[in-house]
Amino acid sequence: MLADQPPVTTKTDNDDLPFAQALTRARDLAESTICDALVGAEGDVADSMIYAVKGGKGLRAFLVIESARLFGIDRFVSRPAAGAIEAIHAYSLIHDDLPCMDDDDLRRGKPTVHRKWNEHIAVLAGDALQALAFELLGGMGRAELTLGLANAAGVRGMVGGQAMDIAAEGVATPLSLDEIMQLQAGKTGALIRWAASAGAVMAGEDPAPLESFGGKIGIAFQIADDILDVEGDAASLGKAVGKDAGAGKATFVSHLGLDGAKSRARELVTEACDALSSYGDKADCLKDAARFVISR
Ligand code: GRG
Repeated sequence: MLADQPPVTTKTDNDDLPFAQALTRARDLAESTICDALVGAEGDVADSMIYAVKGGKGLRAFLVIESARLFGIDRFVSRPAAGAIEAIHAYSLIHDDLPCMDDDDLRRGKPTVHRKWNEHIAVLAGDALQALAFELLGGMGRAELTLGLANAAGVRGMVGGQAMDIAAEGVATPLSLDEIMQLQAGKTGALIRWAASAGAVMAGEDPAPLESFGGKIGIAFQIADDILDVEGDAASLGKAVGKDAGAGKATFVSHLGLDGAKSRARELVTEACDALSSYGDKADCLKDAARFVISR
């Protein structure tokens, strides 16, 4: 989408995989963590939880694992946190797709959970994924990590942002740019910020640089999503497009224009990478992730 970004770096030694492989490895690790935790659970709710978790990019799991690796924390130690964030993310997508919210039939190129099963299974699968996330995190015995995710997922974070978004539908005065920033910092940004700073929290180090990085890529991610809603196609994105404009919603694109939105996204990626300067080249893979969020 934004082709003039620098190329992603290509590392090859043992654990330092090139970005694309590190992303796949993180996604697989998160998916297997969730599947392992569900062994023995049977029936439509358990089946639909696994169905909903599979097929994503694994960006949030990647952020957890790579931010932990910055502090020398092995991916098998951070694995439950990677599973937890992908479980919360999957729950949010299932509920967001419901007829009472965004009413979507397609997610990750597959029928949404309420389409494949039904609405009550979709509500319960989302509920159970949220509970599972805290079961996984609880097993790590790190209260500050757990409290941080509860805060990010809740009314001061993702749920609060989602509520603002729904409340803004159909109102006479579209949201201002500042209001959109606030809404998106909760709806999309809070989970990304938590994931990006999880490694520092696990290590007991200052999370401020990673929080700043996460905040900036969270907004860049949402700007890219708004651009894809205009420029993308449903087949390659695996979900419906053109919904924002169709609903007359204020977005980053409606405020900044397509070119303005692209240039703001690029600035945010540069600022996000700068926020990691104190980590040197150890943070190269995270910087690749920042470039990736606007090149989807
Ligand atoms: C229902 C409580 C509740 C919250 C929903 C995050 C959210 C709040 C709704 C999702 C709506 C949406 C599509 C927002 C755009 C940004 C976003 C979260 C896109 C999907 O994330 P990706 O691209 O998805 O990381 P994959 O499939 O790769 O995991």
